Amino acid sequence: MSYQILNEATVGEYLESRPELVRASGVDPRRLTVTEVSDGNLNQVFICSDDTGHSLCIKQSLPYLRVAGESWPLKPERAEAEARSFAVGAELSPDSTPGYLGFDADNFVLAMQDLSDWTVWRTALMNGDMHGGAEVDCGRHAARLAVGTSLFGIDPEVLKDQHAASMNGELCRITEDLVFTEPFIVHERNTFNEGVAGAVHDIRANAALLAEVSMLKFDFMTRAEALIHGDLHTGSVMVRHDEGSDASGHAKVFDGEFCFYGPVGFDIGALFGNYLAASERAVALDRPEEFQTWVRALPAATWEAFEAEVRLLWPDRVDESFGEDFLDLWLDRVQADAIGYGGCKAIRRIIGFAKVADIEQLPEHLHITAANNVLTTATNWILNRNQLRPAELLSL
Ligand code: SR1
Ligand code: MG
Repeated sequence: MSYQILNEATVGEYLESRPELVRASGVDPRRLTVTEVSDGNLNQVFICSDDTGHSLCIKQSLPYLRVAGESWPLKPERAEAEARSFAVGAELSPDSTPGYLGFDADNFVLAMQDLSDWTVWRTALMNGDMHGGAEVDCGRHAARLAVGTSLFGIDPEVLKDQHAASMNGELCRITEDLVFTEPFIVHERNTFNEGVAGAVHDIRANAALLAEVSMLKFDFMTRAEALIHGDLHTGSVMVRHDEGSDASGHAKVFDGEFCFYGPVGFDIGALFGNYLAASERAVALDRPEEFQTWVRALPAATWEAFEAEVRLLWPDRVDESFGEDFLDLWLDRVQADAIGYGGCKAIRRIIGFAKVADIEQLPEHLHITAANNVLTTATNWILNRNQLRPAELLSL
């Protein structure tokens, strides 16, 4: 596959060949400053701004994993999945989706709103910065996608076509390997501090836990409920304070290249797992009590927003044979899934490839305690996911 791989020097010329993007964003490609801001593991990202205040963001997938280089090839077609995620987000949850400006399928380039005045949520959480309301936006966003892309929102024949057109096997395989398989075995991609080796050993020796993880993996690979984000960690969310407030805020969900038809609880679980990392960091650094209390309440707040939005949309479902009692059962199952997936996602971030800065960037003595706490809590979540409630997940 040959296509033009962009760099800071060539993005301006590229934009001149995309007049519709120039029109939509208002940028003048001849007066452009282009800055590469690639931050995630997979792709390259450029912010393009001119001297009149117009800007846009360009994201291109490379034929390999950006952080690993050509030794880890990846199909650039993953950008098609992200384009799908953008289109669905723009339709079903526009206020929580960055403005989407379009997709160039020949060069695997997505164009979107420049969110330079927003902050990656992980960074904000790491800094002890509260954005009360972001967790609600995320839960509501997940609910809108869950209802709008599933049997609840789409005719079943149309749904089957959409499901078939949304296969994303290569990126699903990454999650299957990195989240559900490698942390639980000896694998060359795993790394962890000697101070957590005992907990890692206990996890790998816990037959009941391994069986539950396999069940969650099996469901991830087979239970195609809705078009889920597939990688909804706090690095896939941008936040901004509300005007005049330094504690409340809003969120936009981005980076949907892992999207596929999967279990709805996986996205909520990804947030839960990352809230756990944020909470352990806050404890380790002895952040103010107000911040710690807010972080501990994040799982319940996200869940409540998710459930409330599903119930709000429920009366308009396309198949009324799914009744109120079914909804209660389905929500119970999604909640238990979310808690289990949250545990798996948290464990992978301590043991496996692609860690989280919340825990990684703690001084070593604090890192060891926090990482052990994450592993203990995550194990409990997986084993007891049918009994636990979101409000109990991060309670002291
Ligand atoms: C091989 S890619 C590593 C991780 O980066 C993404 O954000 C996903 O979480 C993936 O597992
Ligand atoms: Mg990502």
